[in-house]
Amino acid sequence: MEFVPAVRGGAVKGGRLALGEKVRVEVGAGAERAGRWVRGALGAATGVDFAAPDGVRLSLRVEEALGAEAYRLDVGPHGIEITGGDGAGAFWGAQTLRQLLGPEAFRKAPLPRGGELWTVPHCLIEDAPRFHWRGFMLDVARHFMPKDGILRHLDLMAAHKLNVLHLHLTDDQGWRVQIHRHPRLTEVGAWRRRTKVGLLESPLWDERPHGGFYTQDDLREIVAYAAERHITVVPEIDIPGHSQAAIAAYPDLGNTDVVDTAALEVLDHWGVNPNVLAPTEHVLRFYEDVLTEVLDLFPSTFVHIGGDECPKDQWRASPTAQARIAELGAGDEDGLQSALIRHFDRWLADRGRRLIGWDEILEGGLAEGAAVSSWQGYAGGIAAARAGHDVVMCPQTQVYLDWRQADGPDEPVPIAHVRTLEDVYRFEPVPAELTPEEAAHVIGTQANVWTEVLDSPRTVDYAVYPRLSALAEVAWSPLPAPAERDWPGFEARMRTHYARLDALGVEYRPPGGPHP
Ligand code: TNX
Repeated sequence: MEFVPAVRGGAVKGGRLALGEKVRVEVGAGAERAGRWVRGALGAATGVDFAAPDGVRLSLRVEEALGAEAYRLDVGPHGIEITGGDGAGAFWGAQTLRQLLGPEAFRKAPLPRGGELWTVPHCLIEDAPRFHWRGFMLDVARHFMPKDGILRHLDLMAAHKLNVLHLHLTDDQGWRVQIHRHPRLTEVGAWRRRTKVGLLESPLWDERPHGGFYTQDDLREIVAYAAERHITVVPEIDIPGHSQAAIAAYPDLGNTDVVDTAALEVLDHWGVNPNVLAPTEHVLRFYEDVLTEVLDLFPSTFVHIGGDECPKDQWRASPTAQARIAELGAGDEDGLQSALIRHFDRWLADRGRRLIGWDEILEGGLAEGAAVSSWQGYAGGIAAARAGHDVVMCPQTQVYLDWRQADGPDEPVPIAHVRTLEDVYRFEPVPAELTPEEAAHVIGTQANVWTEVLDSPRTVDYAVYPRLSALAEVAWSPLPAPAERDWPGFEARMRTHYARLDALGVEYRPPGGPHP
C-alpha cells in the first residue's frame, strides 16, 4: 500500500469496487465536514456525483470507541464505510480514500477517462495518529504570503493528515494581522521599503517595497477553511523580541529612554535585532488589546506569544526597565522576560486559552500551564517535559525547512546547513532519555518554515516539499527508532506520492535536484 503517511494497519484484498457515475453518500452525525469535503473536493476531482440518491454506498460516520482522530476504512462489494473515532477521524479516512483512488483524484477537475470508471481496491484499513499536534509553521512576516496561498497550504496539509497550522504573523520585518484598535500596526507595520536578499553575508538588496496583511475577515475565512479540514490555526504574536515592525508603527512600544524609536522603520534585513519592546504597563495594555482581537479571530486553545531571541541590552541600559525589575522583584532581565510571559500566561488562562512559546520562555522560570515549541535542539524540550510542561518538538537541526536540502550551486535556497529528505524521515520527536511519563508531555511535532530567503510561493514549495511529506509520516505513523526506519520503502512510496503532488500542482524539489 503506497500511502503517505503510512497507515497503522490493514490490508488490501483482491478485487475492486467500481464507483460508477453516482455515489450515495450517507453522512452520520459528527462526520459532516468529511461529507462536505467528499462532495466538494472528491466530486470536483473525479466528476462523480457524490450527492446522488442511489448508486454505490459511501457511509461516513462517527463511533467514539475508536478514539480521537482514528478511523476504519472498509471497502468491499457492499460499498465504502469510513468510521471515524470523531469527525476528524472520518475526515482523515476520506483522505486515505483519495489516495486509494489514485493520483488523478488529487486534481481539481477530471481528465477525460474514455468511459473508464473510478475504482477502489477492496481493503480494510485501521489507522490512528501517533501525535495529536502535527504541525506546519509558516512565517508570513518575513515574506507575506497572499491569502490564497495559505488556503492552498491548508489543502496540502489536509492531504498529509497534518492538523495544526502555526502562523508566524508578526516579526521585525512585518506585521500581518489587522488590529482595529491599533490600525498603524498594518498601515505602517505591514510594509517595508526594501529587502535584503539572502542572509548576512549577502551584498544584494531588492529595492522594491514589500508587504501585505490579512484583514480580520481574511483571517476568519482562513480559520473557517482550516476548520472544515479539521485543522487548527495557532496564531503567533511574537513578544518581546522580533517586534520592530510594531515599534515602527507605535514608537512608544520601544525603549524610548535608550533609543530614538521614532526613527525606526520596519526592518529591511535579517537576524537577531536589539530593538525590543519596553517592559512597561503601557506595552502590556497594548498587547492585551492586540490579543483580545486575536482571540476573537482564532478559536485555538493554544496562542503562541513567541518569546524567542530577545536581546536584553536595551533593558540593561534602560532606567525604566531597571525600575520595573526592582518594582516586580524580577531579579534581572531574564526574570523580567519571565514576568512578562507569566503575565500573558495568566491573561490567556483567564480567557480559557493556553500560552505556547519558543524555548527561551524557559529562561528565568516558565509559567505554569505554558507549553514550549522546542527549536534550539532537544534540550529545551527535555527540560520543559521534565518540568511537566507540554512540548511541541521542532528542533532547528532536524525540521527547519528553510535549511537547504543539498549542497550545490543549483540549490536556490541559500541556507547554510543541509537537511535532506532522509534526515527529516529519520527525525524522532521523542528524546530517548525521557521516561514514559515525561515523554507523554511531547504532544507532537511540527516543521518550521522561516521565509527570510523564501520570497515567493514557488520557493516556499521547493523548500517545504517533499520534506513536509516525511514530517507528516513522522507525526502520524508508528515508526521504529530512526536507524531502523525503512528509508528505501519510504522512497518507493514517495514515487507514487510525487504523482499526487504533481496533480496538486506542488513545485517540490525533485529527488535528483532542481534539474533533470
Ligand atoms: C531562528 S526559530 C528564529 C527565526 C529565524 C530562524 C531562521 C526562532 C524561534 N527564531 O527568527 O527566522 O532562526 O532559520
